[in-house]
Parts: sequence; structure tokens; C-alpha cells
Amino acid sequence: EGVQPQDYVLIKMEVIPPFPSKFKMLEGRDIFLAAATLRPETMYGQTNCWVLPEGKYGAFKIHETDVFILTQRSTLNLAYQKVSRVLEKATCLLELSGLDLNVIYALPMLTILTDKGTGIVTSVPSDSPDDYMDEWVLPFDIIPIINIPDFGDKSAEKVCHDLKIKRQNDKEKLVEAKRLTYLKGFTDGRLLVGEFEGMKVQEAKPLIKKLLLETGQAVVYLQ
Ligand code: A2H
Repeated sequence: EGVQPQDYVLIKMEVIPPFPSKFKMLEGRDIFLAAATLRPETMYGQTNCWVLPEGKYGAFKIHETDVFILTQRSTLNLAYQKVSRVLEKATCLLELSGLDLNVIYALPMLTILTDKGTGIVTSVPSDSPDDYMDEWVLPFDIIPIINIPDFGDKSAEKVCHDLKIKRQNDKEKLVEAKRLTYLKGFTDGRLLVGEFEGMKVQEAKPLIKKLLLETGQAVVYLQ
């Protein structure tokens, strides 16, 4: 939480049955992992999502129909976002740890902060240095989604390589890698895929956000 409120988009990732035994009592409901991102335009390149293994999460009844998996703290914040049409008091149906979530395709990332966003993070290894450097991302094929003239089609890979980043613990270098890819992606990037293929990231970003919100695939989240 910096000085400026951050304008996040919560991406809804549906959890598809059959559920593991721990989740059985949620059967019959629409369950989503809700990940906070500042880059909704990168969702074409999403490969997986991240949770903090030691983090405390819950499955909360958010609307009449939807159940979101996120941190308790973020449900309080969400209740204030009138536009998101969230119940004033989200009921916790099931308490979960990050480790419980590791059996439903959410992989561990140790640098997740539980007081930021929802504690659930989407993974876009093509354009996010943090995601690219997580050891668990290795088995995934990286999906090129944005071309940046100086950095090619997989900017996170190129920048992490150029800055000689070895591990996720190379904190300072990763901050620089994020700054570079974020800035250049926004100013010079062009989309390679999707409804807005060929368009500049700057122009497509608000359109993709609008599309995700209108189609019910995402909700807004200010923090
Ligand atoms: B971003 P800011 Cl492609 N702990 O989404 C750690 N990181 C978190 C988090 C948490 N609790 N909640 C969200 N985040 C990440 C996509 C992305 C992101 C791309 C490129 C850069 C990028 C896919 N991961 O972030 O500190 C989420 O990762 C760098 C700007 O609020 C979220 O957006 O500025 C970003 O951090 C928000 O970071």
C-alpha cells in the first residue's frame, strides 16, 4: 500500500470440479481464485497462478452466486468497491492455507505479500520478471503476447537475462527488471494476440480491462 491507491483488476480464475476432498463442501458453487493485477492486458499470456504456501486464505461467498478464494483482509476492501456488487459482509465458507491451494494448480511463490492485493497472483512469465524467475514456472511454455522493439516477444526473459538475474532473491535487479518491462511495455509494446492484436499496449489496456469487466471475467479492486 503506497501513497497512491493502486487500481487493480481482480482476474477470476475458475476452479473446475472434481474438487479435492478438502474442497468437497464447496461443490455446486462457482469457485474462483481472484488474483490482483495491474496488467490486465497480459492475461492472454497467463500460464498459472501463485499463492504463498504459509499464507492464510479463505473461500468467501462474495455474491449470491460467486465464491472467491482470497485473503480475509482483501474481502473487507472489496466490500467498499460498490462497482463490484459485492455483499457487504462476505461469509467465509472454508478456511484454507496456501498449501491447500497448491493441490488445485496454484503454485508456491515465496515473495507474495499477504497485505497486498488478494494474496493470489496471476503468472505471466512472458512479461513479468517475478513470474519468469520463479523456479516453478520452468515446466510451462511461455506464451509470447506483447512485442517490445528493444526486448522482443518475451520481454521478461530478455531483461532477466540481460541483467544476469539468477534467482528470485536478486531483489534489486528484479525491481529494475520490473521497472524496465513495465515502462517499455506500456510505452512501446504492441499486442501479438487476441481481440486487439496489433494495437499498442497503451491503447489496448483500457479496452481489455473494459472487456474483462463487462464479460464478468474480472472485477475492479482499489487498494
Ligand atoms: B502483476 P504493485 Cl505481466 N504479492 O500482474 C506480491 N506480488 C503481487 C501481489 C502480492 N500479494 N499481488 C499482486 N502482485 C503482483 C501481472 C504482471 C504484474 C505483469 C508484469 C508486472 C506486474 C502478472 N503477474 O507487476 O506493487 C502482480 O503482478 C509489476 C508492476 O502494486 C501485480 O501485477 O505495483 C503487481 O504485483 C502489483 O504490484
